[in-house]
Amino acid sequence: MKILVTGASGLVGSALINEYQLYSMYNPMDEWIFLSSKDGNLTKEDEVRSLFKKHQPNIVIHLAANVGGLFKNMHKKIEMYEDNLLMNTFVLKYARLHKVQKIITMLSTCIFPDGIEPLTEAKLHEGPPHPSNEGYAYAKRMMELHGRILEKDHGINCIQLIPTNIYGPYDNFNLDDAHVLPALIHRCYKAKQDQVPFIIKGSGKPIRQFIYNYDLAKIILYSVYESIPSGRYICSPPSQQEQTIEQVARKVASCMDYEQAIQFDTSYADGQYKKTVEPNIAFSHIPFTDFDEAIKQTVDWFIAAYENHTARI
Ligand code: GFB
Repeated sequence: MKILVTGASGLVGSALINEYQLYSMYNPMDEWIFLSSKDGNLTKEDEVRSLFKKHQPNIVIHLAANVGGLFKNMHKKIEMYEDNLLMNTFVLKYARLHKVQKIITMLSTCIFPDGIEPLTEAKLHEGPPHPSNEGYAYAKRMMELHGRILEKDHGINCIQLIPTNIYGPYDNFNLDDAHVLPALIHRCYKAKQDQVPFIIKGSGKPIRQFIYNYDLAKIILYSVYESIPSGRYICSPPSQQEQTIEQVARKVASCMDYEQAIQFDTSYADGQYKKTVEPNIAFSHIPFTDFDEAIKQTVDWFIAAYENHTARI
């Protein structure tokens, strides 16, 4: 098989590169093609056309996306909408034209309707997403529709994964655009260095579920090598493992041995209060890494990468 991965240098793609040869069903005869933005701009149709012409894949794992945390989504809404809509449309169009057997896409629990409980795969379109990320959310919802049409009318096995907030090594740790966990890790590191209070944006009360990028990589590999029906699949630890932003900040501080004051700057938005989901049983056999252990691994990775100037900041 020829397996094409877009967004391979990102948070999930990098974990997949570290994991794919370790997977029990890995077949060394398969050809894995890992593409990053250096290989082509996926918002440009002619570049997508030539990538598919060159690589002729059988399976596409589409991880490329313009992603970011709450504040990037609020302040760069048009890029989040246009870039993701264009990338998703062109990649799924050329996957169709090249008659691939299987497509694996990455949605997110933030695209679900805001304020609905419990959130299940079937409720994806039952109301507007939270206004803070509507650009990103509707672009991803259109990919979900695109994938469903490819399933029903073009017989392509389309597996659409819906992870909760993803974190881990190789993330974007930029203080403004990053998701909450990498942003807190970077900010706590600097607060310790500069001997200043560790500032948390917002009230710290919102609640989130987090999935480690390495665990998600295992779910993707299972989806590549096992035959699972087309559909949407929530990927998350159970809801009992939900954390408040304050609890996450305190875990980061203890991993950094940061003992000074933690302060909350409520002039910043809290965004969506919660988006509670339960994991899809299709992947219940894949264990989740202990959250505290995974945060420690991510903090240690960040410190090493920061000090050798390879962290995305
Ligand atoms: O991961 P995050 O940025 O996005 O988390 P969402 C936001 C929550 O963390 C808010 C608080 O309640 C923020 O107030 N927070 C505290 C911070 N300090 C910080 C900080 O320094 N940076 C950030 N970013 N947040 C995202 C969607 O929603 O979920 C994306 O916007 C994406 O599109 C992602 O899908 C999975 O969880 O609110």
